[in-house]
Amino acid sequence: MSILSSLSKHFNKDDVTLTLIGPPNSGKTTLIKYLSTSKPVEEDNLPTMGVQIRREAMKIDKWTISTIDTGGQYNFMQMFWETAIEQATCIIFVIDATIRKETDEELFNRTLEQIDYSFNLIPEVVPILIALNKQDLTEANPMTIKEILELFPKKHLIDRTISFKETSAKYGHGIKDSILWLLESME
Ligand SMILES: Nc1nc2c(ncn2[C@@H]2O[C@H](COP(=O)(O)OP(=O)(O)O)[C@@H](O)[C@H]2O)c(=O)[nH]1
Ligand SMILES: [Mg+2]
Repeated sequence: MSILSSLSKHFNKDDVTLTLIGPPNSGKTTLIKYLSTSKPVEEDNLPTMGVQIRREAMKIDKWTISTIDTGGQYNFMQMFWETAIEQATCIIFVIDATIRKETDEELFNRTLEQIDYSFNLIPEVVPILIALNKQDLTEANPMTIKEILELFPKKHLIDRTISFKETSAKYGHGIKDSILWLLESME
């Protein structure tokens, strides 16, 4: 039984559309794979190349899970998020927590830009979970919730249902809790 069906049966939710957004390489596809198998995702996915768009919408139990992957150009990618966000009943924004402001300032700032861009599109009633992913890469010193809260734009925390979780999409750490929080928030 998948995590989604084991948790969903305690809730009256038939029509959940979870949209996964976040920078390329943050772990969105890996998270979908973990949700469908509940097993560690060992194999590496094929990276999305160029400006190719790969729209993935899949059904897992009663859930529709969608994410739009685009390689390369950030602005181009953002255009396609709008549709995915419109359809969402809940959202996970996946961040690669090993990308730190001190060491990867440019990439870190791009993540913040994408948070800005997408939060302006997400209705206040839609719960958002920020997954601080890749926590298993301890040697890369992934950001903690406390650290991201210091850098996260305060304006996006007001009037929203939002939560931060430390996750590993690859091994499943924090994933069940994340789904549970989303289900409780949609009730
Ligand atoms: N160690 C580790 N690697 C991860 C994790 N999540 C994703 N990855 C790896 O990061 C790379 C990009 O992941 P992917 O899911 O394709 O990212 P996407 O572009 O957001 O869909 C792949 O090599 C994954 O195996 C994680 O939680 N831990
Ligand atoms: Mg992907």
